Amino acid sequence: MNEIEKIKEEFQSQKADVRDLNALRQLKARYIGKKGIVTQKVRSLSSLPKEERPRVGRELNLLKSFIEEELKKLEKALSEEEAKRNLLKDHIDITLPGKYIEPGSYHPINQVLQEIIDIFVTMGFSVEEGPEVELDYYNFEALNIPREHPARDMQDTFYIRTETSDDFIVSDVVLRTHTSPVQIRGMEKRKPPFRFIAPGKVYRCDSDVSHTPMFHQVEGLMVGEDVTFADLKGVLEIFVHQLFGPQTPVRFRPSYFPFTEPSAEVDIGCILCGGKGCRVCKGTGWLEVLGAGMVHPKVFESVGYDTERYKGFAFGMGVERLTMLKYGIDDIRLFFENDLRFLRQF
Ligand code: 2U9
Repeated sequence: MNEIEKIKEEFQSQKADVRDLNALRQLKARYIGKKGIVTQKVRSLSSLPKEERPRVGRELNLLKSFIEEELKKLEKALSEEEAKRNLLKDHIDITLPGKYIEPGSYHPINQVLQEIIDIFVTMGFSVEEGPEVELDYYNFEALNIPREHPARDMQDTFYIRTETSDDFIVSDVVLRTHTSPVQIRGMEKRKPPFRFIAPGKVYRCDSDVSHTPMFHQVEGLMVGEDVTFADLKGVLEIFVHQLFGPQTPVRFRPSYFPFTEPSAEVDIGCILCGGKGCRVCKGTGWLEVLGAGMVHPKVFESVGYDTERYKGFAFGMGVERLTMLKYGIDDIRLFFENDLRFLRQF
């Protein structure tokens, strides 16, 4: 066997071991690359005796063409195989079960809060927000809550302390105890007629089965030249019927608030016993759900409104209390434990 046949045979045996395109490139370099076996043989033709050069040259050319042809075929086969492998690697098995994405949900307090907002927005009220850290003036003074009033008691209000050089002193900054300061600020920047609600978080230094240091209120205010107590009754009756159902009995009971005169508390027929009397309504058949009244002239004075010209009504409600009644929940603290077994029920 001559040298050229030996090279061909070696090539074929090495070719049989090639499994991928990388190995193929190496094989190509080894035989027909710049320093390849066949290339070097062609270069060394000149060292052969003159009469042998044409024959050896021809044979080398044939060998080179053969190798090129073989490598081309092999490259095609390997490329196809690799493409097939990639396809298999990326394929999606549509028979596998899908990944379960656990849906989140709104907290029951936020659900009821949104329901309340929607009812008033439908009746033409806009929505106003304000700071939770408030000045004593907006939280108390402007609302006709005098310094000696029990609502200002240190036990009920979170006062913000101010640091002095050697001590802390109680400042005139508080965590708002109701959303009423939002209405004072709202009146300062408006001229009647208007109606808006003020939903949000409020803070009171109080904690038991029906009180938490933070809870949510929605308060509302409507002011104009001829706003009456009858308007107040109409708006709140519609509200109660939307939230608790159109058959729910509603009654207004005289009451007292420093910022309204006259004032009333609004009761609904007990939605748990239907008015027969139970543990929740303490046997009365009625549940207190709202406070309300006509805006006190002193409140209008503090925002510079003409008390002869303008009248207004205001109301307030606690969202946690309404949510507890709506769903028959007997401990307010359940709302803030964030136990998923509780929250998933809503
Ligand atoms: C302005 C004038 C008057 C808002 C009112 C109530 C009655 C009331 C309580 C309900 C349960 C607070 O969350 S609760 O503890 N609220 O009874 N709130 S009238 O009166 C206002 C507000 C703002 C300028």
